[in-house]
Amino acid sequence: PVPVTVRCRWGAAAAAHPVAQRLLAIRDAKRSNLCVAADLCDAADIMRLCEQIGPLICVLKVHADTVDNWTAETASALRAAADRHNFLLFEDRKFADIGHTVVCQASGGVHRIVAWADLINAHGIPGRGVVDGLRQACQASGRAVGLLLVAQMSSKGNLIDSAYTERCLAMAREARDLCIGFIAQERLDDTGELLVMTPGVQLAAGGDALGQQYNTPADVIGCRGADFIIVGRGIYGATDPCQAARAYQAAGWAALTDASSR
Ligand code: 6AU
Repeated sequence: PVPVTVRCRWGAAAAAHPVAQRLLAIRDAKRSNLCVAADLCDAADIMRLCEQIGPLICVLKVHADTVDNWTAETASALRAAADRHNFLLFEDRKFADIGHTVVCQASGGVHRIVAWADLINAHGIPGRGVVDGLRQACQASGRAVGLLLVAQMSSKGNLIDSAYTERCLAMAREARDLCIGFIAQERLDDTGELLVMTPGVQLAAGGDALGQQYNTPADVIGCRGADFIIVGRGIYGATDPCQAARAYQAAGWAALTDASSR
């Protein structure tokens, strides 16, 4: 069969950044556009989840600052699991400060994010300084790291409007050496070169008690043009996370191949 990357504008092969290329290669090799949000508080629980679902995912997303017992060993163990199971590591720190501060947040502190993460994200609100600071931190790390700008959010009543999203798109286009796409609820760039990862996904639409809003994989990929789905509680909160991950992988992949053959 013709690889999805060749046939479709969803995540076009033109994506030039090495991390985008790796991400698309993993997606096609594993037939998975599933990113799992491993929002668990205990490092051992995250590692257990990794081993269960590693073969089914293309990205594992963590919030290192919510892990009670995070140490440098947690980062090494995650890195080893990512390399063994062939998935990328995404630290969802949502940087949102002046350039000088984000350099320290990305490279220092307890978490030393750019020493192990393949993907990071940031809000565009501070202006281009946030991107310049993250570029400096990534360059100093000597590792290839891809940035996703949070151009839209899934939460009810969030303050992002279409003008802000447009400006995030412009920021990303000016920073193609670092920025590989967006956290967003729909495709923003129709060249397909800037990828879209969409959170707020479950197999049934709905929400939680604190404003999270869920759409289905078919909706976010098939109707809105996302490339990747980000699923947290739908998987780690399931009785059988492995079976749930299989269901999301199948639904995400079916939606992508369906959309790209249209
Ligand atoms: O599936 P859930 O609701 O359990 O988890 C969704 C995950 C969480 C959020 O911190 C994150 O996705 N997220 C983000 C990201 C990835 O940046 C943005 C957003 O708008 N909504 C959202 O839920 O780890």
